[in-house]
Amino acid sequence: MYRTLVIPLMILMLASACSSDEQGLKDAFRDQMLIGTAINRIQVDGTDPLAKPFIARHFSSITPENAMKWERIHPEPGRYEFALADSMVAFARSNGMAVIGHVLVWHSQTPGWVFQDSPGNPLTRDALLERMRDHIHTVVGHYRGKVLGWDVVNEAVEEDGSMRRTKWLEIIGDDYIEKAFQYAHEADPDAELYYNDYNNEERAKRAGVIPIVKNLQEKGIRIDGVGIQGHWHLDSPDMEIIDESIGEYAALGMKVMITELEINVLPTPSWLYGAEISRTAEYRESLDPYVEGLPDSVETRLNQRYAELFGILLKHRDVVTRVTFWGVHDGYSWKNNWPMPGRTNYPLLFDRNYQPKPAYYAVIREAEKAR
Ligand code: 9MR
Repeated sequence: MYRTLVIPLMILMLASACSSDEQGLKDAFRDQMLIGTAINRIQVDGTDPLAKPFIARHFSSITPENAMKWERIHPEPGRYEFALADSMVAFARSNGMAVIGHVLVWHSQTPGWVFQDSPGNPLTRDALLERMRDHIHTVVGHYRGKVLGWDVVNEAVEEDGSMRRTKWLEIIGDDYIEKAFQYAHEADPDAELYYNDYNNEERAKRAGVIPIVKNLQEKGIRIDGVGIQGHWHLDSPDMEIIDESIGEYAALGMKVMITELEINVLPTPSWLYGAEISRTAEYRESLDPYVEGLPDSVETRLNQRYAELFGILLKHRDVVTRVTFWGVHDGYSWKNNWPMPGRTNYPLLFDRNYQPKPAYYAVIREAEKAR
């Protein structure tokens, strides 16, 4: 049974997923923008043998989804763990894909010791700045010349546009963002540097991000772009606000990237929109209605939404330099487990068997129309 059915099936799947010479998603966008995906260990260590050729075929850029976060790459004082991220960078470079570094300064996934001295007292401003500098210089320095651009600071603004009360802000003060960008530039003068956030297409939050960009510019500190994460839904945000925000950031001279795109299709209370990962909800079967498959009516809405979105992104293709999907296929999306664990979501362009979904063709059609 195994030999007669499973092995030929695997060969068939490998053949259909493998040939990286075949045209893929990225080819439809060549000369227009990079098309990226987030990757994790399972896709590069051979656990999922289909992943690498598939990624190389369809994407022109990768972002390590977790491997470069502080808690992973610098888990203890003085101990850096580069092996996994190194293998991702090597994989990308051997396939001509750009690498995006994610992320240098964030309030989340940063170990508690970062903000304390060895007896456990809060660090002084100077000591924390020194620690931030050491981290940025070590990590950015390690990948110097190999990373196209870094998410230097992630999610520093609240929904109302005020600064998020993080330990970085509390201990260092407002200028922690300036310092982070300065250190990153010192460590790799050729790397692009980005500010990255979710919901920063919304007016109130955008009004908090714009002064950050202007302040860096006024002080002559390099910033190349603003990342709009794009953790979006079937019914939100309005396309007009995305359009408007790209225009607003571009008017500051920024490149704009959609850095973590997916479109959630599951019923989700709107207070759990965005990506505030400290907020979660318990599993409820009633909010997990498509375990057996996505109904055509919802699939159609997803396709339309992707088509409209890419229509806008392509309209702005002179400033939108990259769109990165937050996961290779539906099975790998974090949206299966956030804000509720264990749901079955369908937010990306490829299904759990690496087959292109109708949304894939909808996006390709938009790219072809824009040529
Ligand atoms: O998708 C990531 C998930 O696998 C991690 O468990 C989580 C915590 O590190 O981070 C997720 O990615 C986040 C990204 O790094 C920053 N923006 C919000 C993303 C979704 O939470």
